Amino acid sequence: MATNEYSVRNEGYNPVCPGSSSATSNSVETFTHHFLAELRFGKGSDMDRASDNDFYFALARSVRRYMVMRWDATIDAMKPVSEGGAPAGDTRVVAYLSAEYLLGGQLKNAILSTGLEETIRKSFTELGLDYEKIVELEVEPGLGNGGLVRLAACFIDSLATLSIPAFGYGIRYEYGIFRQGFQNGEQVEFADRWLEFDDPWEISRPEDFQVVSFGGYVENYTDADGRARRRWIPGWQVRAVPNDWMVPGYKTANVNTLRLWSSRAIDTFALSAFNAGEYALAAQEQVRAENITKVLYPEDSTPQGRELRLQQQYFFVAASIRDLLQNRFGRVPITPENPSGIPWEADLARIPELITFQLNDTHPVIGIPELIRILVDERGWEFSDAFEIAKKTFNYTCHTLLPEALEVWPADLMDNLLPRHMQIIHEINDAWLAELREHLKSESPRINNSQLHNLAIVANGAYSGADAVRMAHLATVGSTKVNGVAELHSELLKEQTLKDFSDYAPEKFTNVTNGVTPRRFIRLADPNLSALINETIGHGWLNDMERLHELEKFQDDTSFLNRLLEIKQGNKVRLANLLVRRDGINLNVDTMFDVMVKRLHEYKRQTLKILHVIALYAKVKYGKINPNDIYPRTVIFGAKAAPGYKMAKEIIKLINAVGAKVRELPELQGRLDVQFPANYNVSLAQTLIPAANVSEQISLAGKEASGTGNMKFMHTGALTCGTLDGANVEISRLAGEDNFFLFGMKEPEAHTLEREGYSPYSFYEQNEELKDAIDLISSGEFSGGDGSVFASLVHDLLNNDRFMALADFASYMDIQRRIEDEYRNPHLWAKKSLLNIARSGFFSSDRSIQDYLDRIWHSKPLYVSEDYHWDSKD
Ligand code: 26Q
Repeated sequence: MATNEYSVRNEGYNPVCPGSSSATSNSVETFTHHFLAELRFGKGSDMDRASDNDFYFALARSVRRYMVMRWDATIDAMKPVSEGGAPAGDTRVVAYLSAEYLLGGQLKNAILSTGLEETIRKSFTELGLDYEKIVELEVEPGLGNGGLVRLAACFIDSLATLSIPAFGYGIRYEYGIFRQGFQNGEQVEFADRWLEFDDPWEISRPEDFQVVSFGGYVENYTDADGRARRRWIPGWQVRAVPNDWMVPGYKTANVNTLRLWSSRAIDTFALSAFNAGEYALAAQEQVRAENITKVLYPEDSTPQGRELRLQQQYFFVAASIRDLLQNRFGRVPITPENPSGIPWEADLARIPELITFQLNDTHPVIGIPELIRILVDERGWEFSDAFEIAKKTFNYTCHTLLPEALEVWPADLMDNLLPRHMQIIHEINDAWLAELREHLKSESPRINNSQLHNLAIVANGAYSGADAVRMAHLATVGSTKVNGVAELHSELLKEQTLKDFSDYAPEKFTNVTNGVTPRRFIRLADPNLSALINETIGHGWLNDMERLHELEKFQDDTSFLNRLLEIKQGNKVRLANLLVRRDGINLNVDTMFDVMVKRLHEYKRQTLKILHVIALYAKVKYGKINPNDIYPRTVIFGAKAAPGYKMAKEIIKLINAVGAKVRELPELQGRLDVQFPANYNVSLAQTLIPAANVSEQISLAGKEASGTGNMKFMHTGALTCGTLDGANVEISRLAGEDNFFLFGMKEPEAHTLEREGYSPYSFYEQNEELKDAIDLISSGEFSGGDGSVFASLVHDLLNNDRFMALADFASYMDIQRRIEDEYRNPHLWAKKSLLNIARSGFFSSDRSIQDYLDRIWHSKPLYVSEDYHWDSKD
């Protein structure tokens, strides 16, 4: 790599620990020094008095010390050249806007990135501390729901690893996703108090706050040049305070920033009320402000038009956009003449050159009218110019196919909370419809007249009879590129969900198949497999995952396959140890582990999995099968249901009830078990997934946008049992059909059946296994003899079954029998497992990010230190 001005200026600079060579900076002595200092000065404690939590905290803080200088250097390099940044400071910065992030534990990842593991282990041995125990104490920040936002966390990891100048922006919820428990088999929710013991990772920067406005009205006025202008007179304002998290890249000096905003009141008390002795009233302002980031909405589909959610969205987007503009163009004090805090002389026409905003689903879409508002109202631009800039700056990733999951906001709610934005949305809508009408007059229009009203952003009567803003339409119109998250999904977006848009502007649509970070989901989650790979093909694959293909050579190497089997067995034992400690669950590690972990949703079809179990149970109970013919199996579920999603909660209850009965039936002892550890989260995933033999990815074809869990299983050698849905299509193609258990209808079949009228009852009548299973539920077998308990679930299955579980049942039973047969042959199984691992490289989030760079962002890496020394075995 060529040296640039920047690296020359920083000659001799060691990003790991300035003032010392990296060899000594990672010395045990230095580390122990940091650790004891953190214990004493950070926690006011010492080796004799410290609690385990003090040790964890001091450890995390010590590790953080090793990243801070790299972080500083990264921030410095990203400054505009005018402010002393690296010459490449003009690089287009990627701002990933996501209302949620599901980060998982930070400590192990930070240790991996700093290469400190050996050092810490030695230091702890000298200090008499238990490394494993202290590391496990971390409480993960669960600031998000499901796949969409775990993806965001994988993406910021890969952005840093690829040395891309990037920021993640989001919300620092005080309470993240609820902690799930079970009472009598039913889900109960507890508050997630992740901040109870303080968080060692975040750095609050109250001085870098932004002001965010809400409500009020819009004033028309004539400016000094005689132009008609508008300005927003807000009804109330809050402060947005940033909390920064370091996002260390792997094998690069770069450490990016994840900036999560907290809401605070502008003035803590309304003073007049306070002085009048009305203390509660005086605090109201503060309560309203702080409510915005108080709690994460635990829904991951069918968004309800709740005002607080819209407040959250605008709050973080407004703060982030202004923050990044100031970061790129400079920051000056806010005045009535210059409310944006950006130097007046800044050339904002350069925004698209310097910034690209990626919208993670529609949640941050309000950023489009916000940027336009800044340019028009605060900078005096013409609307059409501002709209052009916005279109060049934003890109939109869609993560769904279910129409009910697309966000739609009632226009009057939007108008009340953000009156100026609602006007701008109308202007965008008008300009867009005008463009379409003009186009329709052309010689060979790509769309027809009847498509026009489908394309509107503001739809009359679309929200229970009221006018509504379709956020996906706003996102599509206001972006350069729109991408789906797997090949099939991107195709279906063009054919179904956003068809009219794609007919009009096909070049706008592209695909970027999801990926996951191999650092967390292979290296940290499966250290023994990682060691085997290192030993076999050498280091370097963790950020060059296509190299895993080199493993294919060993597909017939018995001793290699045995090692693989041993590692999987070790992972099963590790999971069993965890679950017995955590939940008192006893797993039989000599059974096949059949795992289905993901959010609970009807379209994902946890029901199909449990019907399989019930069918086996019924056959044994009725003597239709010899229990010894069942290959011993443990079915493991993990899933949270949105607290308001009734059917999902019923399904959880049924699974738990079935599990209890299966354990009671003597003939099934040692043959079949169903376990459902509560509170599935990132940490549990890291132990659970590498222990799986079978990965269940059984959604109805055409409903799961991509799936990302499916990739994590493949990376760690589980074989997938799946439909041709989402990224399964690509997984089965890459793994090879012999190495994937495919079943069920394909998307076109499912689509046709859905359209032509699907009758679940006829499937029930015609399939004895299915009929026995469902009748058993109705008989009250799993509800103490009371058939009414699951009556509504059964009724829905027989009369509605929107996701056609019954139609795919027979095919599912067949594939499960094949899985049993093949599992009986360990070497055949291990070979398939190896081929899955070897061919999983494509599903690295590094590849996804490279695709985003090539197809959408066109940003370049910005290396903060070109002679970065990687001081670790990894
Ligand atoms: C929106 C408005 C109000 C309240 C909640 C929401 C909301 C929150 C979360 C809507 C949707 C979500 C999450 C969706 C999600 O996780 N989608 C998944 O995204 C993954 C990453 O692309 C895909 O792999 C999955 O297929 C897709 O279901």
